[in-house]
Formats: sequence, C-alpha cells, structure tokens
Amino acid sequence: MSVPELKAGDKNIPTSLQTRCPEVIKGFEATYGAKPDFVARSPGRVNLIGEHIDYADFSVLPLAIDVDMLCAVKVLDEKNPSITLSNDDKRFAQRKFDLPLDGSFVTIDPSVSDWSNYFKCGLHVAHEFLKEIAPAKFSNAPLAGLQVYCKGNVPTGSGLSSSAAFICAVALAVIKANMGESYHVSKKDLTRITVVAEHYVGVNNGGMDQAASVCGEEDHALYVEFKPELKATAFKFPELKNDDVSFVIANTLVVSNKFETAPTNYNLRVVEVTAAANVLANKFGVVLKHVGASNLNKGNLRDFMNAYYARYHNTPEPWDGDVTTGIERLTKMVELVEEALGNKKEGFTVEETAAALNCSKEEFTKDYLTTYPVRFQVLKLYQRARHVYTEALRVLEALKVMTGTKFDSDEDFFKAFGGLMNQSQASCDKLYECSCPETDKICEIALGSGSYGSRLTGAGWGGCTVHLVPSSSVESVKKALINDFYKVKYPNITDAELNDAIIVSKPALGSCLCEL
Ligand code: NG1
Ligand code: MG
Repeated sequence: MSVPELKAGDKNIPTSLQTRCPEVIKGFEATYGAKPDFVARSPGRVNLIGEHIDYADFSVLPLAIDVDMLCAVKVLDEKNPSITLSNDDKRFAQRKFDLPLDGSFVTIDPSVSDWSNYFKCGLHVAHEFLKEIAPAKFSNAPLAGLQVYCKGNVPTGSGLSSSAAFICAVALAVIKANMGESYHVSKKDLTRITVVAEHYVGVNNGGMDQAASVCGEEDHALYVEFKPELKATAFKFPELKNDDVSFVIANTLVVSNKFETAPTNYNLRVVEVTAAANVLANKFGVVLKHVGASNLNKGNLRDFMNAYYARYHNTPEPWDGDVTTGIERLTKMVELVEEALGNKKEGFTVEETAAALNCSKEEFTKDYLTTYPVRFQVLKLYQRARHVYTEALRVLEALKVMTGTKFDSDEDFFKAFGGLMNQSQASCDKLYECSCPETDKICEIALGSGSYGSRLTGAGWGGCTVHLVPSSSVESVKKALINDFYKVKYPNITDAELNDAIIVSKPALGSCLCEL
C-alpha cells in the first residue's frame, strides 16, 4: 500500500489536517516569501500495550494519534544545493546546511543535541532509499535543495514519538522532493527505512514508533509484527453494547530527554535484554541466529526462543506469529528465565556477565558497551528478560481480547483489556524500572475515577500515560486528573497547559502527503 497523497482542499481529508495545513503554509510563506510545493505529514502514536519489546522483535499494539508533524517544502533549483530548516516553535532556531555535491551523505554528529540532527536522520535514510531505487540518478549527484517549514504539536520527550513523527515526515518529504513526477513510496518501505533512522543520533530503538506513525489508520489500532517480516495490521475495537472505547492520554509533564538519559535508561535496557538472550543461549547450549538488522548485532530474546525450540522440540520452525503457538512458547520462556536467571535477582556485574557469556571482560565491553555507551552498576538480566517475555504474552492476550473474544457485557471487555494494561504497568514499574512516581500517581487517580487500565506509554521514565476509559467516563477521569494530579503537582498550571496535557484522541491516519 502506498503512502496516501491527499489534496489539501478535499473534504475527506482528516479534520486535523484541514485546520493545520493552512497554518503551516502561512508560516512557510511568512518565512520564505514564496509558496511551498507540498506538505508532508506524519503523526505521533500511543502504545496501548507491548512496551520495550519491539527491540526484541515481539509484536506491539499502538495506534497513531491526531497530533502530528507537518513539513511544508519547496524544492529549489540551484547549482549549490542546501537545506534551510525553520520551525514554527521558536525554541528550534533556523538551520542551514549544504548538500554534498558528489552525492555523499550529510554528516550527523550524534554528540550534539540539535533538532536539525533529527531532520538529518530522515534525510539520510531517504537518501539511502533513493540510491537504492535509482542508483544512476543519485549515486554521484547531490540531492535537491529544499526550504522547509515545520510545525508540530506532538509534545517532545513525552513518549508520544515526536521524534518518529518528525523523521517519518522528513523522509517522506525528501523522497517526494527528489523523485518529482516519478514519486512513489509504499508504507512498508517508508517504515523499513525510518525504523533505523534514530540510530544515527545514538538511540538504539526498535521499530514500533515508525510503524505506527507511517501505517496508522483512522479509527483503527495496529497490530505491528516485526518478524518474520514487518507488518502492521489495522483492526477496530469490538462493538460495545452501551458504550464506546476511549483512550485518555495524560502527560506527566516529566520530560525524559533520550539524548541525556539513554546511557542509563533506554540504551542500557537494550544491552540488558541482549545480554540476557545471550546468557540464556549459553546456558541452554544454543547459538543465536539473527536475521535482519538487530540492535547490537547479537541476537535477541526472540532469537533465543527460536533457537531453543529448534534444538529441543520436534517443532523446530521459528515462531511465525501464530497466537496459540506464541502463548505456549512464551510461557515456556518465562519458565526458562526463572530456572536460569532466577537465582541472581541482585543482578550481574561486568565480570559476572562476561563469565556467563564465556568471554573476557574486554570482549564483552567491546561487543556490548561501546557502540552505544551505557553506565550501570549491575545488569538486571532476570528482571528485564522476565518483563520482555511476559509483556510479549500480554500483547497476544490483548489481541485475543480485541479480535477473538465474545463478551457478555461491556464491563467484561473493559476488565479483560484493562487488566492486561495494569499488569503491563506493574511489570514496567517493578521489573523494567521505567516508570516514575508521577506516572504511578496518575495511574492510581485514573483507576479510581473510571479507567479500567492505566499505564505508561512509550519509553517511560516520565512522559505520557494511557488509560482505557469507557467514553461515558472520560469527563470524570479528566476532572480527577486535573484536580488531584495537575493542580496539586503543578499549582501554577494554566488552562492552556492543562488542555495540552490531557489528550483524548481517536486513532488517526498515518503518514501522508498533501498536494497543494
Ligand atoms: P519513545 O520514547 O516513546 O519514542 C521508545 C522507542 C520505541 C520503543 C518504546 C518502548 C525510540 C525512537 N522509540 O519510544 O522503539 O522501544 O520506547 O516500548 O527510541
Ligand atoms: Mg522518540
């Protein structure tokens, strides 16, 4: 399926776009004194369940939301092409850089934190894609120069993937600008290329955010699978008898800046689960085979599950995503984690991890701790692996609740799905240690005022929370959060800030182009 190309004036384009397209065009004209050629757009996302398992290749359940990033673009015709970037948000100052004349990639310095770096990530992966599909045209010649004006309303550092929204919009814009009349890109290709884009700024992420941002569909959640191949299946929530399903997204307003925190948070977790997979492999005498890009090129917990079944069972095929088989195999993995790592809950030092991997301390440091630097005392292999396998199980259970199960009453549905979300939160908090006191407080208040399932969403350590709420209870949950959380924790909060802090969004359309 292709990334949709919409006409700005059409009646059937999403309402958020109808209002926001004219705004970004106006900003472009005020900045550059000319009209843009087109607008590229990509939304943020909220993840309903399946946290920190995308980088172990386990499926997740996000949906795109109707906050997004719009990039208005004019393609320039000059001899010395350059890119000028402006942002409607004046915290992000204008940037300009030249494009290499020989067609080589623009350099990205991951040691500096600047918004233009995210643009360059999108530019880079789009450039690679262009070289892949039209080598004759893009091997030795520069990319087209651009003027770009960005306007986004995904809160940054809040777990709603402002970064993925930006990078996906940029990659789409660059492809469109450079291919002109012959422009075409599928959702699958746009997802595939953007999944690795943030690696260039030092975040060793999985692919959930980009898949959700690119593939989102109005009124649908997405079941995103990474293996055997990347696939996003859209589906609707079950029809309820008396109510509707709403998701309330509440921002803790605790900002988690990945650039600063990755060495002790996100990237460290990637190291821990990768080490856990390899320690398990070593204990059970199997070799991990990983197909495709992997976060540390080392094999992950899904690879361990496959290797284990290949060696010890008469059903040796890698797991193909079938739900019943998945539940059976993941349950077995939870037992193995208990058996192999359960006696070292205090964690592994560098020396102990190296010993468990049968390698030297130096080898371990080189293979695991240097590409993306991390800081820690011990690696909590047991807790992290247990979280990943149980969370992957909960996603499969949630999928069954959403698609297969018949419920006698609305309440039965809310209890079943919400219960899984609550278990996910407990696991994120206790085993993965990615919650924070503000998240815990918000969840407690929401659960006490009408939510059936409350949890952090995205990487955590602050950022946003998501709550499963019957539509008839949305107002009571909002009111409780305002009075018991926001006004208590942030006494000077304004109405406008409150308005931005709580979002009730319907599932939105993913990436698209708007022809003007
Ligand atoms: P956030 O922090 O919300 O962008 C991150 C990762 C995801 C996924 C989630 C946790 C990036 C770009 N994204 O999301 O791939 O691992 O955390 O489930 O780092
Ligand atoms: Mg992000």
